[in-house]
Amino acid sequence: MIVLYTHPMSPCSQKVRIVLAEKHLEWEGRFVDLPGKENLEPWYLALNPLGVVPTLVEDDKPVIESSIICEYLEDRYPEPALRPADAHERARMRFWMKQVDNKLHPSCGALQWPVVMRDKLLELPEAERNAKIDQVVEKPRRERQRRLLEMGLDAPDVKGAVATYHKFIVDMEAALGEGDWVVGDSFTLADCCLAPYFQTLLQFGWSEMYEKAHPRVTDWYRRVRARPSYQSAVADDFPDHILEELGRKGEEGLEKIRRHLAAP
Ligand SMILES: N[C@@H](CCC(=O)N[C@@H](CS)C(=O)NCC(=O)O)C(=O)O
Repeated sequence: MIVLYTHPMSPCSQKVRIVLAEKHLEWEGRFVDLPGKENLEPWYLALNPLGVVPTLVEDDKPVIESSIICEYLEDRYPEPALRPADAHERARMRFWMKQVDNKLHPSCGALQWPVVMRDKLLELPEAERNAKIDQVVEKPRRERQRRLLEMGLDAPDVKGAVATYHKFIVDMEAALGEGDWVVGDSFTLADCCLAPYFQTLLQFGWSEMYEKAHPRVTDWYRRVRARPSYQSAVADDFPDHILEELGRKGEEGLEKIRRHLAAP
């Protein structure tokens, strides 16, 4: 049995869940309370020393890092294939995945964390919440969370995050001129890894970031959402009442996002 340690708002977990669904694999979910920082408890660090979700466990062995988990699933369950046969296309697919991990993911964190994670930590006494942030394993993430905790969407990270999102959207618009999916004509791991970052925009009512001027990206995301994998892996966790609540939270940030888009 495959076990996945996950959280519904985690894009990294969503990408693994899309791959699991595309491959029609059975799995059991274990919810990790990220706002409560359960991911930093010793039992979880023993599975994932970086203290982040997702972690996949199969045959009692953990596999960590979402893109590595996606490739692991592809190696272990090759059908239906989510990697192109052609070596150059595979390289392009991996370049997208690497860019997502290195750039889009931290940018999504800078936009999403202040909106959905910050409030719970702010409820704690100052010393306690600072102690929780001090435990975050990786230094760049720890320092980012400290700034976002203090300043929310006014943190300096937010401007760069909006610019990174914009650059991805522009690059995707160009790539999608060559086919229906970001790497040619077949749906690949690159699409699985990009899609969840658009859920973040959708749920906060920030879709104008791509809808206004990027028709191919808009159509691509419509095609992604029409896939049963996206429905079960992502959309089902966002029923109307949750979307309404997230939309309300996102509304407060929309003006700040617009300002950064207008003055990059
Ligand atoms: N490079 C990691 C990043 C994982 C990651 O950042 N996970 C987030 C949720 S999407 C997390 O667990 N955050 C917990 C925290 O920051 O305390 C991966 O791709 O798996």
